[in-house]
Amino acid sequence: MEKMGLTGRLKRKISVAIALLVVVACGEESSKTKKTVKSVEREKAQRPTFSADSAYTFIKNQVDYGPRVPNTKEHVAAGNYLVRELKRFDFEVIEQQTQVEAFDKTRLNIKNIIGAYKPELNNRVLLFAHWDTRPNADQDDERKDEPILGANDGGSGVGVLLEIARQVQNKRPNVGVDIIFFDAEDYVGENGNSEDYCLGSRYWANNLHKIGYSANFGILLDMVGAKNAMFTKEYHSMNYASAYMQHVWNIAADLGHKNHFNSRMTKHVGIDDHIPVNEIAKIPSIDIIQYDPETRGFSPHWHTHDDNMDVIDKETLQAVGETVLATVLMEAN
Ligand code: AHN
Ligand code: ZN
Repeated sequence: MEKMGLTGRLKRKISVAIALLVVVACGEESSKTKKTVKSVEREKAQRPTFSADSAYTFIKNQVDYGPRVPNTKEHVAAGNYLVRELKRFDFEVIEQQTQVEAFDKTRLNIKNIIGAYKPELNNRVLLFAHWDTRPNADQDDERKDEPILGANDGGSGVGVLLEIARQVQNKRPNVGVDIIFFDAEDYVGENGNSEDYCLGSRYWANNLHKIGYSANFGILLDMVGAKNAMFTKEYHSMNYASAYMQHVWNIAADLGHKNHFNSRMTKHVGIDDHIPVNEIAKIPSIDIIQYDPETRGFSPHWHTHDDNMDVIDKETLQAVGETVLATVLMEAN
């Protein structure tokens, strides 16, 4: 079910616009009033401070642990690193640990990492990304059964969100922010089914870390670090949360990032962590995910051994980081 309602300041701005439209409809001087309507419809986003250098380092630090595949020591070590970083930025951290059954019946020891800024506020935004990496390179021609480093697929979303956490700590906006790093998104075999994906987010949506937890809306970052990455309007996001998607794309345009945030709608995501968040947790959520409508693929390095630090581009990190952080700051009272 799609929730169309927008929250906080955006909702108020729209009410003002509607009120003025009523004035236009009833009044005489429509042309003059119409001009006013346009100028109050939405506030232009301010460019926030966001360091792509810092986001890049957060990605490299993860990749330096090696592939982050559940049931490996590298996965445990990288998970502990992410917890330490969120705590360093004064986020209250809950480590949601459990076991889930994978496609091949393996019991996976997984950990969703949940960081909360101003947990006492009801006015909240949820940001999320998966932190595990794929156990195979099924799209590669070589070493298909070896795990990938996942600099972009896994590392990039987390890196951008850690930098957002650091900036939130600096700015101390009056809005609640939850950052969740979901586990076991990508623990899937070759040609896996959609049910095999997103085990961590599905577990969280069925076992919320706090009774009655909710947020105004959610934003998933998946594969947001590659050079010239294009983010199209992903079909499921449009289905569940089109108003929020438009809102975020407008903010990206305000900040000059239309080259990355493309207005085409594409149906290219089988499943991703925003699906359980929308369907089970009922929080309207969008997925910012790379897709190339020309090649009809996520990216050439997707699920290959080329998904390493060489594909990470700071200009893309800057565009995504500024856009998502500006969206968060606009929710502050
Ligand atoms: C598919 O829809 C096949 N993949 C999107 C989910 C994903 C995998 N994101 C990263 N890896
Ligand atoms: Zn993947």
